[in-house]
Amino acid sequence: MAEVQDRVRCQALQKKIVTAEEAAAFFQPNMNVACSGFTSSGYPKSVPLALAARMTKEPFKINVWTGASTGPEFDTALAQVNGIAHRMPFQTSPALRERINSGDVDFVDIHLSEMAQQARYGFFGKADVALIEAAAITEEGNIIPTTSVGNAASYVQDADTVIVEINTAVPAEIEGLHDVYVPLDPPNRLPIPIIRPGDRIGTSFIPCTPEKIKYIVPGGAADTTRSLRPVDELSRRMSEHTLAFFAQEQKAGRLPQPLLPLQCGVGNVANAVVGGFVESDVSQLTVYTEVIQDGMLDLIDAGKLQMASGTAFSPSPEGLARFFKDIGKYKKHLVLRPAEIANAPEVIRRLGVIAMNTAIEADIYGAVNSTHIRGTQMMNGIGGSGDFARNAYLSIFFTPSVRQDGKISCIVPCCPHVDHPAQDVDILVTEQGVADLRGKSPRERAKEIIEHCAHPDYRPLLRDYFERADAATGHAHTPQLLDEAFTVFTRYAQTGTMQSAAPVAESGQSTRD
Ligand code: 0RQ
Repeated sequence: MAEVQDRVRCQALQKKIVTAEEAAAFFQPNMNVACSGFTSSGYPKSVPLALAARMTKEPFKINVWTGASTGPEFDTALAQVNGIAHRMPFQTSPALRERINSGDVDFVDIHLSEMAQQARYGFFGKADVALIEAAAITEEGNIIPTTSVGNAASYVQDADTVIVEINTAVPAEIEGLHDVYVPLDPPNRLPIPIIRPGDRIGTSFIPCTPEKIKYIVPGGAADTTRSLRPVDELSRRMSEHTLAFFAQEQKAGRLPQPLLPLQCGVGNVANAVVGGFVESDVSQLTVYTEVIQDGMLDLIDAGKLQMASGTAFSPSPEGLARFFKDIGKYKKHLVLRPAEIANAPEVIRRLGVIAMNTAIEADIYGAVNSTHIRGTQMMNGIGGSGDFARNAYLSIFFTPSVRQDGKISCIVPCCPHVDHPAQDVDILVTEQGVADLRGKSPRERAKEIIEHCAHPDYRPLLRDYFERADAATGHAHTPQLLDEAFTVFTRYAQTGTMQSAAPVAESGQSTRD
């Protein structure tokens, strides 16, 4: 308790320190609860756990807005008691995913750069309360964030009531890592004055007045982050292909040396690909990205990374412990910003960011599905991948050519759900090789992807599909065999009723069986 009191430097706020249960009693059904938290980092823990306990005795639901995903003490705890009605804009909790895919939770998948501004515009109604994890509160009542910034600054600005959880497991030295800048809204918005990835343009705290803060709750648990898989052979090969591609582009004068700022998406594959850079001869790297994973700490340690800008950490538990242990060293190379600045399309385009994201599957024309398994089941959400892919200097997508021991081809004839149209995908990389899609028509892209990225076991099937589609459509611009998919609509047009329609054939996932 003494440590919490030390971290609340505004004397007038000392009397607002309460238990998590007292703070949880404040929440009412259908409230819009706007929270800190981004990729299992910097999310409130004690209050959501106390709220979930209250909901087991007194069932009700709230609407939850965050920066991105949170840890098990939040999304999973509330999903287990069916306490979430509406959830935005990203999640990775298996329990919440189940609720989303069984219709218990209405999940809204939004480009992460847009969430804060759309909340400020009032598109989702007003935030009833902002629930924010903090490392400290300053003498003036301003909030020092912890391991993420996400949308916390906008939520504090917009909500009339703020509840702060002080997390004493986060070293107090984290202060100074953040750069908080909330843009004005149109028509008064100004250009974001970031010229280089490390530029600081805002404050080291989230501006707040003591009057807004209703409760302060002690918290002492570190983020529960997800373990990363050890780097496997497939990821190592994708990393090698990417490095060889960069070297080729530099030789051709299409990429400078040192490289343009990198963005790297979430997950095992993305982390492994960055890990491969450590052994390479690339140097003087800069990063303008959304999340900072273990691979980037490795690059700092190897002396290869000068500056990384993001909105959150997304490390493994070991990576988080490593960051906390040497926070002074890593702080010199890192800056955490609000998500709408880390992912700002205008800045990404101007800096010439090289975007690297992971696909669930890609089709032979280069469209990418990042979110929906079998076209219907939500995995995590589009996250920031669209913010970067659309605006990047070069947009690269990775996927293994096959998953589940080869039973599923990740190169498919037609994605059953598209997050990134072919126009937003320049380069596709699998462990098989690189498909360079720049300046190619759909029919040229199909040949490039099948021959360079598809698994050899699936190439004959995909070639056969392309040739049949090409012939059947009379060499159409984008040859597809859509007959099956359109059956249901044709019948509807003929009969005026859906009742006699046959089910739509399942598309998208090729299997060997
Ligand atoms: O399932 O977890 O049950 O084993 O998807 O797949 O291989 O662990 O790959 O961790 O890199 O995640 C696209 C989901 C990849 C991620 C995605 C199943 C697979 C496994 C995870 P299990 P891996 P990764 C900016 C960038 C969108 C957001 C984004 C993602 C699980 O990268 O969420 O890009 N991207 N943000 O078995 C059936 C397929 C499958 C499949 C994968 N074709 N069929 N299952 N899986 N492909 C950062 C932020 O936005 C925060």
